[in-house]
Amino acid sequence: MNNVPFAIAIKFPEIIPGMYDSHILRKLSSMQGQFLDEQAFTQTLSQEDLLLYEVYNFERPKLGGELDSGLSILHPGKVGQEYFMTKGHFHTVLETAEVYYCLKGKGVMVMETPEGEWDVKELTPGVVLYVPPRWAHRSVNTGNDEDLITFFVYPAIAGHNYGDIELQGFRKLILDSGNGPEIVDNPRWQAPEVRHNGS
Ligand code: S6P
Ligand code: ZN
Repeated sequence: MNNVPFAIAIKFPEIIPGMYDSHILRKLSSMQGQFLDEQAFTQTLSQEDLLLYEVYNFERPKLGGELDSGLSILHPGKVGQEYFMTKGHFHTVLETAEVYYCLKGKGVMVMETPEGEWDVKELTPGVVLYVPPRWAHRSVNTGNDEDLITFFVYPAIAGHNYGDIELQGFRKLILDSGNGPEIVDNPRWQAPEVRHNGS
């Protein structure tokens, strides 16, 4: 990979960058066990394996000092009452942060630490969100019919740990109350001390 500056235009309304290193497509079938309403998940999936989100990555060598970046496009929709969301992850190198810049749409970032602290921050165009080291992160599209588009930057050495989130999901879920988004407890989530006691 050339160690020279590069510039990539992300222009509206096309959005899709003219150059990128990888394009990840995540469909409903890859989110087994993550949505609260399992019946709605099975029913929705039986109709169509919907495309939930796409990520265009600008990748750099996995070396200290390098930054990976990219564009996340999370489509609108719901499984039952729960909005479409990304899988969500901790960074494998836990002590690495990430910055998100919201370009379009409406949503939230759900975050939590391994110790069980949690936070939810709104994403609307122009918002810069700093995800500190140690905080797992998942974006959720709470818009009715618009993509949630964010640009992100993080250390190239960070890596993605999906497994810990897949075990029981995030502590908080974002559901449509019928009157807009609401934050609810995830019944599958157990506090670290309970989890580690093996109950
Ligand atoms: C990477 C960064 C984003 C996400 C993307 C999709 O550290 O947080 O590129 O990968 O938003 O989410 P996920 O949870 O499927 O990787
Ligand atoms: Zn990340």
